[in-house]
Amino acid sequence: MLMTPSSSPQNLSILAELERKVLWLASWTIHHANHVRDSGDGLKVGGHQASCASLATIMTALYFHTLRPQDRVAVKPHASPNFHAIQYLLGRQTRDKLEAFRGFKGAQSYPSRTKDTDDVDFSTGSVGLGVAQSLFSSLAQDYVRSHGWGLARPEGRMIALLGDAELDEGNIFEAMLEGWKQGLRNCWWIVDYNRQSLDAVVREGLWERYQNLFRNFGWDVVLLKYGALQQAAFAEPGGDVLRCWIDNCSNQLYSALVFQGGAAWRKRLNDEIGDQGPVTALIERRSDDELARLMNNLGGHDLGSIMAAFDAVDHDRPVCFIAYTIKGYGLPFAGHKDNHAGLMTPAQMDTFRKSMNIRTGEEWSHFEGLEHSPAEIQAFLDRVPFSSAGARSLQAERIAVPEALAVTVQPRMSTQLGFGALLNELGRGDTAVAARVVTTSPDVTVSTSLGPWVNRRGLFAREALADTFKSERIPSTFNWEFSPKGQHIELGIAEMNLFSVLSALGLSHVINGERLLPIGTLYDPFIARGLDALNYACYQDARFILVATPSGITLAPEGGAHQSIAEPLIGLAQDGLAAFEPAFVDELAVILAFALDYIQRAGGAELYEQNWLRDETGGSVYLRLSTRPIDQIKRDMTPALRQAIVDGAYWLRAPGPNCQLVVAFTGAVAPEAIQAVGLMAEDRRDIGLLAITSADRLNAGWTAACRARERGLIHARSHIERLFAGLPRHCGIVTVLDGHPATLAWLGAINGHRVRPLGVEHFGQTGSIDELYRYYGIDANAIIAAAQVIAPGRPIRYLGAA
Ligand SMILES: Cc1ncc(C[n+]2csc(CCOP(=O)(O)OP(=O)(O)O)c2C)c(N)n1
Ligand SMILES: [Mg+2]
Repeated sequence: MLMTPSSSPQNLSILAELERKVLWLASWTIHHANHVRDSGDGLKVGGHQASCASLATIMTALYFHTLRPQDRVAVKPHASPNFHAIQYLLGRQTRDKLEAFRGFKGAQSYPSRTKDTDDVDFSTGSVGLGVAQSLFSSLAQDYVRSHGWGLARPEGRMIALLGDAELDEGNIFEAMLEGWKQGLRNCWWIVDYNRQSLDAVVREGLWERYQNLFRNFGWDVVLLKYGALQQAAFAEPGGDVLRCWIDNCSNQLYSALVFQGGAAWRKRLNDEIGDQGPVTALIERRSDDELARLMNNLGGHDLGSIMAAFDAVDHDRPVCFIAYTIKGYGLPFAGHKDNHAGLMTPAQMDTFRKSMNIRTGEEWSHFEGLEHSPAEIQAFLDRVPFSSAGARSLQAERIAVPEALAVTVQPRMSTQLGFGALLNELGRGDTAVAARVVTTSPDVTVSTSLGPWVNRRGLFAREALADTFKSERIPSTFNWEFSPKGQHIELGIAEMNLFSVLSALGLSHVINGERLLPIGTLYDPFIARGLDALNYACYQDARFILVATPSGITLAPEGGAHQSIAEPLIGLAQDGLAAFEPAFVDELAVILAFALDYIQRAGGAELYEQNWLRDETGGSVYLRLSTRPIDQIKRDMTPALRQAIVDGAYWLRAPGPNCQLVVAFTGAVAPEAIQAVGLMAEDRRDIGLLAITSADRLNAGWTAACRARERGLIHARSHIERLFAGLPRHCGIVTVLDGHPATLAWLGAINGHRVRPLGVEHFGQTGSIDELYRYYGIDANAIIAAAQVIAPGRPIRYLGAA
């Protein structure tokens, strides 16, 4: 064991006091939220006290002893009050926030990077995701440092505190496999092995399965099973028998005896291993309280053992600590299988308070009830390495992005091909933007058109790996060479990992102080596979560009299983993600330039009057693209058109004053919309053709403008309201996209126009694009048929002709 300053006996006794303080403050915070502060909504939710108690020792050891400012931690969701309590003791959390725990603008129920103010590294809440986040953050750190950035700062360890039941989440294993492939380092996972989940006690022998799994993936595994008291008892005569009994005791029984306490332990142990000899003597030498303390003294509740285990790691290999703990340790419901939502009653809390020597009214006091003097404790806290460097959230300069990105637009091309061409051009240049772009894809690099970019910029690996096909002179379109300078991270197929890695790369500016511009590609339908991880990435404000292609039924012969319908609605609804679906490549060039800048913004939340969006706050971007080659429009990109594309729509054909009909389309169905308008032009007056590049931004701007008007800003007008300003009330609107029709159906709510939304509600059929568009009703004829009904007039003569 390394003798660091804080593991001296004096410091150990201060740490033991701090451990009690953390347990107290976390328990009190939860109690206060439930019993003292009354929100009036009748919601009394526990779900924290037992889990906090389980991790109080480990977190005390970590934060007050082991961690350095450069280390980053994903704290498991229910240990949030421990985290806030520790930050409070370190002077980084306010009493007001603790008093408002779970309340409006109070400390958050689960640690939140964006909503908490006490320096949360990674948000958690949806179990499993924070764990994977720590792994991929380690990879992101390696990426940054391999490129020669941030070397002035020490390398950090990426740590996750996780529950034993959390390991049921499959994404953790997907991440482990990827970590093994990528040569994971500097990553610790500390499993709170309390053998309880939310509902019950977990299966026997799980630790062994975990141990084998982790070792298989190249991790060191450290078991923290017995505390110092137990180890001392094992050395006494008869101790080996006690140890054997502990090892064979079922999780259920151990938990039940923990709950029942000393007398129950005595009875059971005497019944099962009492020998009227050394074992009985070992038991009888201890009072009930001492016996309970001995049996509760598992590795995860022994400060000294935990600190020693952490101190002993002198390498950068990934380490999994399996720490035996007791859920509810030190609290009246310790070990009880129903304790997850358990809350101490006011009477129990009072007893607990007295046992902690805390006077009524002094519950929040930092030093109340501690034996060391406030000056001693404060001096210790002032020396805690973790908080010695001030704020740990970093910042990075913005990289200037040119207003326009170069691309040669072919007369006929798809947006996916356009994306490949744009990145190829970007990769050709020696710009700051190109240097900071990092692409990643779950085994669909080539099929999403990233190949040319990868050929130019190479694949990333900490150690160089040549492309054997190249060295063997076998012709291949793709140069698959890995090096520490490569700019593409090739992932296995798991989409969860794509979003987790985007989340990690997309936080590099705050975690590593170095800006990255991450671009991830995948097939649009598989967004659903990683959706929770995408949501999580957005929740913690990671910044990235997601390129999803191919999409919809437009990938036609590729098959039903790959068709996506709901994704445009995800784009519309997902907070923190601006969704675009361009039809033409020049639009895409504008949007990509905007996106590269937008993901770097971190400005105020003022509404921008042009579109009523909070554009200065920035966010991530989702581009839904297509493999369908379509005729491109030759035109000059004027500033006004550029702005309209970014704002979400422009008139491809402006409606006349007596407009009877508007056709509004998004994405790959542009040719059908254009054709239909051409065929109807003689039978309906002044038809307008609206190209929608972002239903999401149009919708967000409109709802924001509505709210602004409701607050009295009567002149607030969103982009879509300006576009619709001249439309007669009686005209009908036919909307069409290769996605769920509800994406655009809301357009009728703006001014009360009749809308017939066309789109795709069912999927699963292969065929040609023409066949499928006809079958699902998004071809030109379907548009005309809809128009005929919604915009009455003389029969449209070309109905049935398209
Ligand atoms: C994805 C997801 N599913 C379900 C939940 C609800 N949930 C919160 S904690 C938990 C189980 C906790 O067990 P464990 O990880 O062992 O922690 P402990 O209760 O022992 O502290 C569950 C199911 C969640 N937060 N996230
Ligand atoms: Mg558990």
